[in-house]
Amino acid sequence: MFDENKKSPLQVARATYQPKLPEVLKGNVRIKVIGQTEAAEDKEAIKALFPKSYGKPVVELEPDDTKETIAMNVGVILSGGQAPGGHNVISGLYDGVKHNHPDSKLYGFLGGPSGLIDHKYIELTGDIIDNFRNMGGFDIIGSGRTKLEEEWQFDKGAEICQKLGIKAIVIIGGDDSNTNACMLAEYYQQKNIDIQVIGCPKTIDGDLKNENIEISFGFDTASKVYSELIGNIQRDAASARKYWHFIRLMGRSASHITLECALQTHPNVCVISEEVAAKQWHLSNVIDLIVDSVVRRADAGKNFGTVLVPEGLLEFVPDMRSLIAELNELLADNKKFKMLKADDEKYSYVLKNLSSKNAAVYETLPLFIAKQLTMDRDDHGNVQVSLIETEKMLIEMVKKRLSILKEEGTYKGKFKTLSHFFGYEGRCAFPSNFDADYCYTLGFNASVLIAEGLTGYMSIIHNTYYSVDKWIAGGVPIVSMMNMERRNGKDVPVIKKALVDLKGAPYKCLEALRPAWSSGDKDNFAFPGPIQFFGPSEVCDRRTRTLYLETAMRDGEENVDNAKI
Ligand code: FBP
Repeated sequence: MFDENKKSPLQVARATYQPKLPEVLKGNVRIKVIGQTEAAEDKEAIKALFPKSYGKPVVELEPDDTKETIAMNVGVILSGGQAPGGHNVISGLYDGVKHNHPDSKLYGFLGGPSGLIDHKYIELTGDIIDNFRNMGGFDIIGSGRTKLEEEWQFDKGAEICQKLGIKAIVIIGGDDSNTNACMLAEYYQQKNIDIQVIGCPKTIDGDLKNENIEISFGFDTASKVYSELIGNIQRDAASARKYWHFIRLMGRSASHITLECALQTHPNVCVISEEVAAKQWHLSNVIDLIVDSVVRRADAGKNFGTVLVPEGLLEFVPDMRSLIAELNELLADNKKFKMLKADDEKYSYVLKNLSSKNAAVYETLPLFIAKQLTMDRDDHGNVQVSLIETEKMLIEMVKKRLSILKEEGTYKGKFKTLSHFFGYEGRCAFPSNFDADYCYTLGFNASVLIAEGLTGYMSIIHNTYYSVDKWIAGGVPIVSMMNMERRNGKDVPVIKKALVDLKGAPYKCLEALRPAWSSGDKDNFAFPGPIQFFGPSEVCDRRTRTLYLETAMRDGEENVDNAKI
């Protein structure tokens, strides 16, 4: 009989994987101060907003076997989009608090930050945790995007923590969620409320990184899942020889995923939003880039190929950026717009209320894109770029350009297209060995930072490119990552996003390699295949190309070896 609760053989086998932990976390520890910090930018404004948190030091852990430990209750929240490894952060945290003292308890707030405000929680016991070790997803307690930024919310949080005897809250989230974690920590310090707050760097987008955070968790697994799919599509394209595949990849703002996937798969065209912004390209320049490859490959008899596009592209095209910024301000809390039902009414309202420069750009967009740009913002005031079909818009624009070239007689090929969006497919995959180990360590480390009495800190691990025995665990004040940005029509403190660095080794590597990929002479497609959990370490524990290149550059490797890409 069919048993709906039966686990797949991989689930069963994967559950037995014991994530690796750096040596220092296996015993008792103390903290060592490494260096003082300031804010990333807008130092005076940030200092004024976070007087209690500002200027604390970066810390590292070192062994201390004389340490006595006491029981502590901890609460945990999963916040924002899913990322592979979230369950391992929680299992590492659970094992960490129990290692600290067996009477410690871990509470999970349900459905994201709203669970803290609405007092919805469960106690996470060993049986519950064991069901989720090394599994993808955030379903152990669920996630959400509720903003945690108002005093009444902080007070509601304090109420439930005091009732449950919770010493600290761990917020597992991206830049916006950790910004909120920092605000919560500051508020509790200002009010002398004895509740600590610790963050863990999550996001498949890979844009929560800086000199102290080498990689956000989930990026490794998600980019490998997408790369497997892109590789499969490239094999199909090279076999059938009749389609150009336009593939949009997740990454709400930064293009790290697209860049990483390109380095893993070698597509014919790869658009990087940050490059588009730096070169002040219009959409027509992006079309030039694609058309150039389509024409050259058609000349070589190859009417097929792949184009990778980051989902955040439109926000980086200067005239689109200005349009989106004005739309954000216009639509923030705009009751009149929300009351309008018909698409044409909404379209005319927007056109009438935009500045003439932005209205002119808005009018040039295909209607489906114009509509998608006015859809509801997320709770942080961002356009929901995962819902904007940029790849379809590019296909339309490339088709138009090719038909002109055909009339002129400079293009004789066929252009049949398929569009894809890879995003949600990667967010809940079984975590790779790297993410399983990294997340478990981040969670375990968070329990140590709590025991050490820190608050407003992010759990961090250094040396992640190397094997786990070389990893260094520590913490960094979240406020040191902040700057002021305009959101929802207001200047607010937020963690500075790490965009693709055009002087960085990953982008430089792409720049060096991609001319060969776009030509028709030779197909350079690479086929990374699926993530492997069992087998040789060079296959199962391979790091992302981004981490390899950034680490090689940081550690002074003289010549980054492009052949390893
Ligand atoms: P986080 O920044 O919360 O990690 O989310 C990243 C992301 O997966 C983006 O890549 C994507 O644009 C967005 O979430 C989709 O949001 P939603 O889950 O609300 O559809």
